[in-house]
Amino acid sequence: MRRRGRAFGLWGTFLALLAFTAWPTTPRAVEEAPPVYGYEVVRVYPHDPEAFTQGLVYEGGFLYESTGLHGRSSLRKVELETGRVVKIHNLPPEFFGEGLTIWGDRLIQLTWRERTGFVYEKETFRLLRTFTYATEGWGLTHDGRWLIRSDGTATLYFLDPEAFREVKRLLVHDRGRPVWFLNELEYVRGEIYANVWQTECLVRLSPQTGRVLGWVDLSGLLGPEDHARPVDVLNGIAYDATRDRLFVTGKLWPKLFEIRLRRKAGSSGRECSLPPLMEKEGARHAAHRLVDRERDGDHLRARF
Ligand SMILES: [Ca+2]
Repeated sequence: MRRRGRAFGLWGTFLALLAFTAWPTTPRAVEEAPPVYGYEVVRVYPHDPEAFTQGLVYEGGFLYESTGLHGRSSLRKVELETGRVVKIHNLPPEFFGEGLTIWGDRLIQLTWRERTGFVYEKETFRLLRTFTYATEGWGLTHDGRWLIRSDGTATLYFLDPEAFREVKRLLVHDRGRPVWFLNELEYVRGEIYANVWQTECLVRLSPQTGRVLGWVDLSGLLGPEDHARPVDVLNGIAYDATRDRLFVTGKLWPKLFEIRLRRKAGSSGRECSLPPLMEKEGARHAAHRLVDRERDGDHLRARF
């Protein structure tokens, strides 16, 4: 009996590990392709072209924005209509600002490799406390109960908003494949919207299952006139729940767009669809190589 009990224990541990990692091992060929959405522009607002946008949220006529790059990172309160920065807090130069969310009367801001979170009083930007986390900090949002953090992989991390302890993980997947490079996040009407880094695509995903519910193709937002200065990738989603308005922008973009999503009729999703299939370790290494090359603040700072 002892032997059997031990064997069951090991098997149970194995099953628990499988459940914890929740890695889809077999592509489900029967899963239908999720719908693909395009957009229409409702309004265009000015955006600071020197803001390397890494976190974006909306409340009461203002955007709250976290910007990145070492030596240029900040927390901002920005008037939507004018793009005017009405309050700013510059981070110490060793911190690279990342995801941002509003939790009650607080603002919570992540940093990239420093793995340090800052909690501020929303009204004054007074720093209340810091916390740490185990992987890189990319995007941040919340579902009303948990904070939800991305780290550039296909995994989202749910955190207790008071103690900042991890409570669960969610693997984001589409037809059996993990969706890598999840970046800025926004919780919108029961779904999570995520920028897919280095693309002009968002995914809409289920916070319960991690399954992709739709792809959003945002190509063509910027026109040729917007490339007079260097612009970086699409990043930054904010939602006005009161008036059901969706805002998007990008790193160093001169404009912020209010958009309305439109389902593409008969689209095969060529522009925004499945990412290439990557083995888990290969993807991890690929991610870090890309991060090293593209997100290093030094070469970007040289532009200014
Ligand atoms: Ca956001």
